[in-house]
Amino acid sequence: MPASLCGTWEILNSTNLEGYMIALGIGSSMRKIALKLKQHKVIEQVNDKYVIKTLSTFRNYAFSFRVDEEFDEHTKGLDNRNCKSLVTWKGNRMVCIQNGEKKNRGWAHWIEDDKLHLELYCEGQTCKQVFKRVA
Ligand code: YOG
Repeated sequence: MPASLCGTWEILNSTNLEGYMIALGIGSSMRKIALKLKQHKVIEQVNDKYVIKTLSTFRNYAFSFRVDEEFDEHTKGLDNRNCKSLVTWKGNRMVCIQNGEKKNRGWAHWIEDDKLHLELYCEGQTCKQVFKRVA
């Protein structure tokens, strides 16, 4: 049973968010804004339904899903694409494949040293983020 991802998390560090955003086709002015934001993650689970919220002072992004059940994801406010997404557990990692126009796209969350880790990847670019628990 993997450690619970649930809680409220504040970003500690981020690498290659710029490369990930370029891979998503985000324009330079939006990338400048995004790089300055302090992101929070709120992860909640009710029965078999998860909600993941990415919060910032500029914009929020949230969606809900069930593990092992494909769903339609619209990345509203991010790159505004439609994906067929699927979240599964791979060992202690919650992994999501986002099938759509962008190749080799997805993310993985896991707990390591009481921190929440996130890898976001798209077309050969990987952004790595670490969050500390705040609630
Ligand atoms: O997380 O998909 O937890 O969805 C990563 C930056 C910035 C403006 C945020 C908004 C994506 C737009 C989503 C930032 C950069 C810049 C706050 C990460 C794209 C566009 C919303 C993400 C997964 C896993 C859950």
